Amino acid sequence: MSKKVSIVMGSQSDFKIMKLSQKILRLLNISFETKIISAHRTPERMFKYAKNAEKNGISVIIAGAGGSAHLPGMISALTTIPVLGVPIESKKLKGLDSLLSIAQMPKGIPVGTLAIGEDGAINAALLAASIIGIDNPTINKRLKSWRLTQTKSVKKNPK
Ligand code: RP5
Repeated sequence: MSKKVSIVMGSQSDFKIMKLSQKILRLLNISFETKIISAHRTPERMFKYAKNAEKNGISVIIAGAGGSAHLPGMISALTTIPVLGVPIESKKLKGLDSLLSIAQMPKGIPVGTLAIGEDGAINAALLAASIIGIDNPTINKRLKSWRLTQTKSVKKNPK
């Protein structure tokens, strides 16, 4: 079975942000799956998903959640696959709640925390590509080429 990235999110409402992770993975031709899994609304789905992630050929998990955003930490507690957490901008505290919930994991169970919102979703996919690229030269090459395109797109002077 080929290795893939798994993008999960706590709610349908997170998808407008998390689809940006999909976009990057598509650009880099990295296979992925996308699922809605809520730590508090569907705890059994979360448990089953995380316990089976390794045998399902998942190499990196990107987990987006907002508010009391325990999804990335709970998944990380159930698997040793690297979990990258994307704090979703919440309506009440603009995502500061999500950021702190994801970043402040007590020692022992790590979550790699990205920026709030769009930047985080994009960078999570790029970081997943970096991780997979460690032992996948094709993906490593695609990531380097993506970076080069970005560098070339930066103008020397403002208009
Ligand atoms: C979290 O609660 C989700 O990740 C989402 O960001 C937030 C709000 O969910 P909805 O009320 O929009 O379904 O679990």
